[in-house]
Amino acid sequence: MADCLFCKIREGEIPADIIFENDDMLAFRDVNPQAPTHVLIIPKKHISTVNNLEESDEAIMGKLFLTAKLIAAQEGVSDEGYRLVVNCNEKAGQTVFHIHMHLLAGRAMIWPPG
Ligand code: DGP
Repeated sequence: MADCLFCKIREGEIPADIIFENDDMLAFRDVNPQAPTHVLIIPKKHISTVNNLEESDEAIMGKLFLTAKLIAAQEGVSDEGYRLVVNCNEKAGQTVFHIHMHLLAGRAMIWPPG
């Protein structure tokens, strides 16, 4: 997608601190971290929001969670715990319209979230 920030990171057109990559997924550190560990995990396929998911995306979304598990282990936060967040559309706080999962860890998380 031409005007998508995360597609540009995927293509290497915008630099990012990439910590994991395979055929389907890319993970990099959030430029504005909200916790000591704050990683964004994206499917390489451009999908704007959760609302745009199709049945055929089922496997990719499964891989997104499995990648989160792997990154948590890689970051050493599996046992202490971490939060996974996917924002959908403006009211939820989505600012980049390429589906991404936030992996946040390294501090106590409060509930309800802001
Ligand atoms: P969301 O609000 O859920 O759409 O999250 C978008 C996140 O993307 C936000 O936490 C900040 C992060 N972000 C925005 N621009 C960049 C960038 O250029 N590089 C990186 N690494 N992260 C970015």
